Amino acid sequence: MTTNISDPTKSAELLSIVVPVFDEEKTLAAIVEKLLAVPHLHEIIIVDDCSTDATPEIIERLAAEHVVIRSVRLPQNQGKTAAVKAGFANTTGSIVIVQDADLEYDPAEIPDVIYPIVAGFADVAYGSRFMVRRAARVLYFYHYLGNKGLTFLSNALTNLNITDVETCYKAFRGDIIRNMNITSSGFGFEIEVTAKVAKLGCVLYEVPISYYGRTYEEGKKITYRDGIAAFYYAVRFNLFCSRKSSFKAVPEISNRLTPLLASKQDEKS
Ligand SMILES: Nc1nc2c(ncn2[C@@H]2O[C@H](COP(=O)(O)OP(=O)(O)O)[C@@H](O)[C@H]2O)c(=O)[nH]1
Ligand SMILES: [Mg+2]
Repeated sequence: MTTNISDPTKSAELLSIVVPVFDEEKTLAAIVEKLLAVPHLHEIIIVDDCSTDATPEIIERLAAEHVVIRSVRLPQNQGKTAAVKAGFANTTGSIVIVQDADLEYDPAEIPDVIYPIVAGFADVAYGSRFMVRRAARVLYFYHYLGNKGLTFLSNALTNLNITDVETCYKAFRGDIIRNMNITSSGFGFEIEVTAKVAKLGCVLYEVPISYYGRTYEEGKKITYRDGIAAFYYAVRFNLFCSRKSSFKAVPEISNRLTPLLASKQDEKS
């Protein structure tokens, strides 16, 4: 990997966290508090997708209290994909990860998720809820079926053996995600980005994570319509989209990646 990666020796510039938010007044402050404790944090970019509850005031307060927090507000509600896209454009870190604003994923596990990239053997790393690390809430069977079907179709088209394509924990080398053209809407990002990192030939790892899922009564927003759209996006972005059009400038991928942090042994010497 050679293009546009920030100086690997500067761990202070390591990790950018993008938080897409829509009406999450109940959980936003709690999730941000956990994110502030993540090692090697460089910045948190909170993207408010035109929330209608107290979310904007909470973001304003958090940004005033912590210099690492920056916020973007979209003029109208456009969906998670538009929010993460706006967030990515504002990042500068060597690694970029997405963190949903609910409490379904535990930021304490972010260091594990990004480890394959930090250590230099991956370009992209996903946290998988089907390789359970500590605990996974038992929830909707039809969501499970939808995710399995979608993961199956995405894998069949990318020839990558992923277990959880819809996971929120997706981490990328910064130059890869900043260079990607993202054109889907709604929740299409998960499928689109997977198709495009596959086209690029990225080295992708999965890491087990926990899942503290929430119900619709507790605020879950994704619907079966998003699931149907995702099947469409799998076909569109895998079969009708070229590698060249997937990126502003196609990032260079090398088989010999460089660790982004000095190992403990290097630090001692
Ligand atoms: N920006 C944006 N984010 C949304 C929207 N709907 C949901 N989200 C966010 O996307 C994340 C995931 O939403 P959720 O309903 O929990 O879906 P799931 O975790 O993928 O099943 C949460 O952080 C939501 O706040 C939306 O319309 N716009
Ligand atoms: Mg969620």
